[in-house]
Amino acid sequence: MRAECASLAYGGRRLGLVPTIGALREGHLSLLRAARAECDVVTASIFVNPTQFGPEEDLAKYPRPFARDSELLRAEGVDLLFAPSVDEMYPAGAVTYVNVEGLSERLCGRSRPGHFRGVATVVSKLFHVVQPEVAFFGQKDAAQVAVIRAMVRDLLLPVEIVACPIVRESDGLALSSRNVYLSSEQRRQALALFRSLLRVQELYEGGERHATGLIAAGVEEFSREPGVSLDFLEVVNPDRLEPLEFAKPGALVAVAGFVGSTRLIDNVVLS
Ligand code: PAJ
Repeated sequence: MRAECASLAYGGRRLGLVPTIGALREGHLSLLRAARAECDVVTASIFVNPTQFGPEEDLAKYPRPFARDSELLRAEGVDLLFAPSVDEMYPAGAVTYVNVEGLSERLCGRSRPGHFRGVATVVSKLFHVVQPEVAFFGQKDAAQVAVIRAMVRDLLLPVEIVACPIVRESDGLALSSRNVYLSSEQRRQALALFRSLLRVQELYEGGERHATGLIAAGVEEFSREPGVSLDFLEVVNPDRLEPLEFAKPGALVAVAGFVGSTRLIDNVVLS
C-alpha cells in the first residue's frame, strides 16, 4: 500500500484518505465524494479496528459487507482500497499506542474508555502507511475530529484534516452503520436525539446563552421519549471539548443515547 500510494502521488499529485470501518452508507459516501472533488488520488481504508471497541461492545457483530463495500468504493471512483488484517495493523506483541490526553476522556471518551486511544492509534498507523496530504472525517463524530486534529498538531503530522457535514435521513436521523440494529419502533424512538438538539438550537436562537438552561431544555425534550436513555447532552468548546458555561457561535452541542442496547450519537454546531 505504501509503495502504491507513493507511486500514485508521485509528481505532487494530491492524495486523499478516507478511513472507515466499513458497512458503508451515504455518510461515508459523502466523504468519498469530497475527497474525489479535492484530490487527484483517492484512497479509502476499511478496517474494523479492535482497539477502539470496548469489551462489551459490538466488535464481533459489527457488519462486514466487504464485497458490497468494495463495489461502492469502485462506483465512487476510489483509486485504492486498503483493507489490512488485524495482524498486519497490530504485529504480534504490539505495545505502542497514541493517547490524546484529556480530549480522549471527554464526551464519547468518558462513556467508552479506551475508544479514542484506539482511534488515534489506528489513524496514526493509517497515516504512516498511506501518507496522505489530506484526510476526510465526518462531523457526525465531532469528538473524533477534535482528537485527530489534536494528534496531528501534537505529533507534527503533515496531514490536512477536513471535516464533512453530517448526512441525515429525511426526518433528521443522522446516518450511522449502527442504525441497522434498530427495529422500526426503535428507529422512530431514535429521533429523540435530533429533536433534543433542535430544541437546544431553537432556544439558543431565541437568545438563551446559559449552558445549564440549554441543556435542561434538551434533556427535557429527550425524556419525552421513554424508549431511549440519555448518555450525555453537553455544550462544549469544539476543539478542547470542555464544557462551556455560556453558549456562543461555534459551540458544539453533542448528544449520545441508548435505544435498546444500541448507542447512537449526534451533534449540532451553534451559529
Ligand atoms: P466509521 O464509523 O466507518 O466512519 C468513517 C467516517 O464516516 C467517519 O469519519 C465518520 O464520522 C463518517 N460518517 C459516518 N456517518 C456519517 C454521517 N451520517 N455523516 C457524515 N459523516 C459520517 O469513524 C470511524 O469509522 C473510525 O473511528 C475510524 C476513523 C475509521 C478509525 O477506525
